[in-house]
Amino acid sequence: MKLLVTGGSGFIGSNFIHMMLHRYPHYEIINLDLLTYAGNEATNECVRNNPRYTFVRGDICNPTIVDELVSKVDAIVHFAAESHVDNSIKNSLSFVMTNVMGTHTLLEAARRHGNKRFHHISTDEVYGHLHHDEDPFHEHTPHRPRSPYSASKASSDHLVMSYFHTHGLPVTISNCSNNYGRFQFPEKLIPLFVTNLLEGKKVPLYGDGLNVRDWIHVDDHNNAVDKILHHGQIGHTYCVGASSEKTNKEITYKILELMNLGEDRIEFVEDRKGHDRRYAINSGKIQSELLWTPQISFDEGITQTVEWYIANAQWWKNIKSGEYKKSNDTYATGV
Ligand code: NAD
Ligand code: TDX
Repeated sequence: MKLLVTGGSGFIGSNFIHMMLHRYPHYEIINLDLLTYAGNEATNECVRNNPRYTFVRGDICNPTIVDELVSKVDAIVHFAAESHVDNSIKNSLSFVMTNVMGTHTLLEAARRHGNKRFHHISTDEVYGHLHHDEDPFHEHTPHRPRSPYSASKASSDHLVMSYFHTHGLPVTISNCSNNYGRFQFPEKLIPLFVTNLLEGKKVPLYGDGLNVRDWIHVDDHNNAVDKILHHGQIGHTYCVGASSEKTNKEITYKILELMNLGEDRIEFVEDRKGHDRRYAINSGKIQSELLWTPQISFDEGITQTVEWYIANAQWWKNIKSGEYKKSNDTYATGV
């Protein structure tokens, strides 16, 4: 099997590539990534010399590059996206371009090249948000996005399903909850807080700190993607989560405890605009249909993750200093 992975120099996509090359000794992977500010090809150092791994720096909105790469593979696993909600509040154009137009470009190429298998990585945020007493999101929850980021992801979900209904493209979608783990860009809550604390800084907790997210370790998410890619029902959506709801305050106190630091390091700051109150996922469908279950408890995963950021300081320091852009710039754009 030859896979085209998009966004494989980002957090979840890089972890997926490492896992798949290790798990399937005959698989080949082409990683198409533009290396935006969120991409860091140094993350894929461990597979750089693997003859089954190819990196191409390019834009998923570029039909020429996309067409050529799609023609060479059996399946597409589409992670590439603008992924940070705060950025989408400041300027949402790149979100519409990459998440909507880029997904469309990939779908068109998959259709033109004989209806290639297409797995789309999406998010629970497309379902909007929940009040504390509402049932978790499931596959039939209507899309009610509330941020430009989640609206662009919801649009891409609809485009993917439209290619299934209209063109018979063999698609699947996973809508996953908040991921954490190694190689997450230090703009997201957990890596930002851990690295700020390691730098002696404070951690900015938005609003009252009581917004709830349903946390899943990145390896559990990627195991679910692997199951769906190989065994998922075509034309179906799978909700993926580990039933691990925590307030942002709980996450912060847990990190402080693991790092032996006090609550004086917390700084309550102005709330995020339109801040979704709570996400929660019912993953009953993938559990019963594909026999997937999360393997990593939150306590175990967060402990390992904090240890990873302590042990791999050079990785995130290069990002925070901007140094990583120099090694990214050694990759020219093109096929
Ligand atoms: P990330 O921001 O860490 O990585 C995104 C990658 O996509 C980067 O390497 C970036 O360079 C690349 N990219 C961006 N625009 C591109 C373009 N136009 N062409 C080619 N490459 C481009 O994101 P992530 O956290 O790894 O998320 C991956 C996917 O998973 C996204 O689709 C996101 O919506 C989804 N998701 C993320 C989470 C989470 O908690 N992080 C949860 C559920 C779903
Ligand atoms: O500095 C911060 N302070 C803070 O209180 C940051 C960066 C975040 N927060 C809060 C906002 C959220 O309630 O923490 C929570 C998590 O924030 P993010 O890490 O930005 O994630 P979120 O907005 O929940 O979205 C994430 O999960 C779903 C990913 O970024 C998305 O790509 C994914 O689809």
